[in-house]
Amino acid sequence: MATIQELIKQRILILDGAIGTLIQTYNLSEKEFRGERFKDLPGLQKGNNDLLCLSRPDIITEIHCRYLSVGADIIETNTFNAQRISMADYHTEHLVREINLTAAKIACQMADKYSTSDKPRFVAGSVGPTNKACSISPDINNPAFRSLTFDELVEAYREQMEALLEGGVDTLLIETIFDTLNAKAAIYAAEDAMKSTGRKVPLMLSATISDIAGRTLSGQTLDAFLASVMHADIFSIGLNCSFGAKQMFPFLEHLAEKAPYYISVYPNAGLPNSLGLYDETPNHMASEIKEYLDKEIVNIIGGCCGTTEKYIEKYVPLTRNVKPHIPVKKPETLWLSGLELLEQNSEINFINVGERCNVAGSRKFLRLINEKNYEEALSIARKQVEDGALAIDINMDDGLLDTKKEMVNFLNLVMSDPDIAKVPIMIDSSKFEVIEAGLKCLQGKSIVNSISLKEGEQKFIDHARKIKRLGAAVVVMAFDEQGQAVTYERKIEVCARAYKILTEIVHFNPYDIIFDPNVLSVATGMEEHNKYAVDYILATEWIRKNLLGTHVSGGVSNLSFSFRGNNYIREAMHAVFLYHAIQKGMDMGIVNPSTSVLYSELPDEVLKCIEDVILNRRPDAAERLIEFAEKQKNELANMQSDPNKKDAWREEQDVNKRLQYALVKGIGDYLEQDLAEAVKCYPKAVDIIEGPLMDGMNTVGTLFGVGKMFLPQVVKTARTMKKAVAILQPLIEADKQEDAKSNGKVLVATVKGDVHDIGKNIVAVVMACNNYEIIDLGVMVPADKIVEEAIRQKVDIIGLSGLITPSLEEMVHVASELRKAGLDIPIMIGGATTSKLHTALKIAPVYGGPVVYIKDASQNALAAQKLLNPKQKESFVSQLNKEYEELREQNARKGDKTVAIEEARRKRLNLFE
Ligand code: THG
Repeated sequence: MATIQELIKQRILILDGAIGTLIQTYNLSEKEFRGERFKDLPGLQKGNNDLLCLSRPDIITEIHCRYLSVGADIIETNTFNAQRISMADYHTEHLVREINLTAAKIACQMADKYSTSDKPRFVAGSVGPTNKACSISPDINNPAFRSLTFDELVEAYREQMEALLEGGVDTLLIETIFDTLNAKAAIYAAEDAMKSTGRKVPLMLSATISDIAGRTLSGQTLDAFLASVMHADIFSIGLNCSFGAKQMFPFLEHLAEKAPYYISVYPNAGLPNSLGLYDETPNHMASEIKEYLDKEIVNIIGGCCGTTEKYIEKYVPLTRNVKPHIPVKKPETLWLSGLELLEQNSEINFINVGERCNVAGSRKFLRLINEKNYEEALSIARKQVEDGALAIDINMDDGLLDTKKEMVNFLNLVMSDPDIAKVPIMIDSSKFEVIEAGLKCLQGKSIVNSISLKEGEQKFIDHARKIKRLGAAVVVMAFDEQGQAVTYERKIEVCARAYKILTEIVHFNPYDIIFDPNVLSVATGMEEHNKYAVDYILATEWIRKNLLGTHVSGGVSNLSFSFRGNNYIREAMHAVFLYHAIQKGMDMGIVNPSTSVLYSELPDEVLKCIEDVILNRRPDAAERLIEFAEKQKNELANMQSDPNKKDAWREEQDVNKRLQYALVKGIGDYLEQDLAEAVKCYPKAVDIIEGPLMDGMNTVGTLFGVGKMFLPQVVKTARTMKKAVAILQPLIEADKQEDAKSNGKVLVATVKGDVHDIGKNIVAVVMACNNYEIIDLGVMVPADKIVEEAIRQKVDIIGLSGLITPSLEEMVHVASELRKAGLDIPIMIGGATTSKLHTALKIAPVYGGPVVYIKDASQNALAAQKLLNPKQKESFVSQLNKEYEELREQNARKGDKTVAIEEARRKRLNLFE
């Protein structure tokens, strides 16, 4: 029978639809989810779909058959959440192995049953993203915090994948990728699992994009994502979930143009509407999928949230007489990424890597790290990117620092600052364990700086293999067992040997190899140093001609150490050196990106003096340059750019505008001084929050809405807001004491099933600033807890927050539980998927008290004030009810949607299903 690798060249393969959507149609109760065997498991099991592999294998079998019988070529195992990170929510970690093994066996049995020689069927082991992100902090106050490490995740995935492979799956499908670091861990685990089980199967990847600009939840563009995973042996790549087929089209088209793999797509049944339902019909979805086929950009098609066998059935006739997509060639360039792609090609022929975040290369950076002033240390990184650095080098090698800890901490901080994180990172350390720990923090395609043959071939090979598996490019220093290569002959000898080992033994991608033939100091007074620059440049030329695919880099500032104290001469030397080295093929360099000295603008005399040194044109060149530098010192110092020059935005006169800028950009550095100034312009400190700061937040909301900002940037602005509020807090407290006491008690909570709390936290801050006492119950809060606390603490208002679709139904549940407890405390509803329509249709009707839909955090205080003021409350609430009534009527007129709503409620669609 044909293998999947053979078939995919011949025709379009059909993947099944959502398993979860079909599970909903069985309307299983808590008891049915458990069955006899699991009747005593703690917590709730309803919703633990993967457990059904054990408690209701009959249903899972039937679902597979429903998809196979309409023509699916590939079915997925019912194991999307079956690893111990997600299973912990249900107290079912101990069942992970058994669930995966059983799931694989059930699916394989059914696939075998339906297989014929004309139409063999395959099983893809479904591996979801887990419920935690490796590169996003869940704690707004601590951006360096991570709730999950790379190693923990690898361990969890390995357990799952080994069982899937042992159970017989034909491929592994890592799907709904929302954080590339999670995906990299999954790829790493897949390689391990294939090795330990002795079953090498094709690896399929499918990402999900979460905003209209086409970025992943962790902020990467698709190109950047691709760069991050291209080290792996991938069979297919594609997109699933997120949007409907139509909205996904441009992103998939782009992926098909760039990714050298087979392409898959399995969208949702349209975009969720304001009620969180998917209302695209099978026919309509099929017509959209047809466009993918007509354009020949796909190989595998299927369905995600909201799709059933009725949808998949419609695909079958579409695939006849259609040409499958032919993957593009692998790129023959260096691909790096942070949140964005950096491809070295004819347009970008030189990558300047910022050198300033180096404890050995900057006294200031060392001091800041020693003082744990990470905010300012970060602003050094940010400044370099603003100054045009295309990547940044980070080095924490100092004898008195806990190098590994500092590296991990700083990289995590960098990742939470999108203005920095957009560029690739060069991890600079002489300790390999630091490099390894660093790579495990970064979702992008990074550069390791560096490895060498210093400690022999075996270590070199081991390190290179690890780097390859973690998906980074590598700087190879021209060092071997005999030491540093300083002459041209030694440089090329060492690099050639390293190249042979890397390409022939390690099979490292040559485009990912960057040689550093050692930039050493010239004009030191030692005669043998005079030809260091020339030898570097000649070696560069040789390497680029002979070691095909590779690149050449160097630490440029090393060159001019003997001119410390005379920055102009140093920068001029760098300019001249780069001018010549780049011509000979140097295509990367660690430099100070803020330099303003240009080769073309050097006065003739300076140029001649320096060129004599760099090109070693006369024996007394160094002496002459030293003499010249002495003579011109004062004069030249004036030509340097003023180091104290402020950022342009700091020159803005209006403090409100500066605050807004700082907020939108997420820059915390100047808040103290700007807020001190603003305080003088406003009667109360809280007015600053409601004025310029809230304006800034609204701008962020608008920019995010139109796709001009993406989530990590929004998180950063939220953090800045929080910092501003913290600075103002003492003043607000003082105002409050004058103002008399609290305006009321507000309970806030992100509802059960949802972990998103940025919105809720902002609401808490704004409300606190308006003199409300906040009781924050955190995230994933069950209804009974909300009821209990509301009663115990005698709160005046309850704020419910949620970002994902299932939270809508949970809010309805919370409201009805509150009612059951006899409460009519006003409820405020907020969060990304919530809407006025849903509030009017579904939440308000199940509650006795007012339920107010709040569009954004700037509205809460106003609504609260009206709700708690006896004079205003009545008219506010009756106006609200009138609006809701109108919405309900309008909606009823549109047709009998209630049936559809009930239907979908049963489906209980999940964003990450
Ligand atoms: N190759 C590779 N990596 C490297 C180097 C290299 N990493 C480190 C270094 N060399 C490149 N980075 C720097 C950073 C700063 C300086 C030089 C090289 C520098 N600093 C000022 C000085 O020492 O005078 C410090 C001034 C200050 O304290 O602000 O010149 O070659 N692969």
